[in-house]
Amino acid sequence: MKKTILMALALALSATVASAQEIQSRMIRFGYGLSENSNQGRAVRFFADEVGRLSDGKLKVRGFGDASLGPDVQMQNALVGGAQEMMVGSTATLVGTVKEFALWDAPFLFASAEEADAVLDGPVGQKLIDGLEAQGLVGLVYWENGFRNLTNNRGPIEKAEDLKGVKLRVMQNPVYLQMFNDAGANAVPLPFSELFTAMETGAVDGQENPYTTILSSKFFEVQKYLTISNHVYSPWIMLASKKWWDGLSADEKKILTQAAIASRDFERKDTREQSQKALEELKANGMTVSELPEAEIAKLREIAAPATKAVIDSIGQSVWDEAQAELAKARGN
Ligand code: TK8
Repeated sequence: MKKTILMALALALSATVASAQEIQSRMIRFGYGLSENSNQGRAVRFFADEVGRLSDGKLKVRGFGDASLGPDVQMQNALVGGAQEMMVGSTATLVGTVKEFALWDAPFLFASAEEADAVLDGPVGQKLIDGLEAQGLVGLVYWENGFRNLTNNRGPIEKAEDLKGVKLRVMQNPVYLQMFNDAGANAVPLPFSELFTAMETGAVDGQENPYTTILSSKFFEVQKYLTISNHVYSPWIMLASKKWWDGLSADEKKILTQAAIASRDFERKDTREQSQKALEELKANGMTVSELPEAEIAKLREIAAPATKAVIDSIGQSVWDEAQAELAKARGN
């Protein structure tokens, strides 16, 4: 009898120890490109708090903003090598790793954030994420960067033609190079972390990003004109190092996945709430805002057709068709 109780005790004890061991004390370095005072920074803090809460403080996410661990591409490489655990950055800069990621930056692909959510969180979005594993990365969730708009210093861009001769910084992704060069601009690929200085020194005339980023990165200090073009909806993606991830317990993975999903919902809501306010603040900070009229958007779409064709060639017709079918479903067609 006594022996049985002891055995039961021992069993209970080992069960407690085992479950305690499912979550180890870990420091997770989480890098991102924007400032702490941005939608990215707020959502990284939300994720860190959520992970802390779900793990009783054992998993500690430490955010590193302002590209202090390096720009997007450099962080991706650090994740692959296992030198950094996590990051969030643009899907655009993943095209060198998994070419299908070119899908998201196809010009004028989405007409609304809701359409983007449906396709990103649907089977096509998941398929692209699945493709990352073979390259040493684990994709968790998509966040909203947002619809991209043009800023520059040369003069107001009020029609597609006004892009001619503008030295425009673009992300390191061929679709932007082709689209803006076809519009007559001089597109210069640069990491985001070098952009402010490039505009300040006049190395480039302008750039394109969502209102929230233009505000949080203080681009209004070095840019005069803003043009509402909404030419691309660009997502961010939360990534983990596969080398590191594979060493986590099932419980740890579950906590990180759950917190990632919660952070996605928080981030999208926050970004959408802040977007129009950011535009107003940019005006209040002296930016001259013009909106490309429908007819000029139509011209830009036409100019972007070969760039879109190049995206389809690179990702393959079947992925493109799948995305279009998902889109049609989201549009209720
Ligand atoms: C931040 C970038 C940024 C992107 C860009 O690291 O590079 O213009 O829009 O959000 O990923």
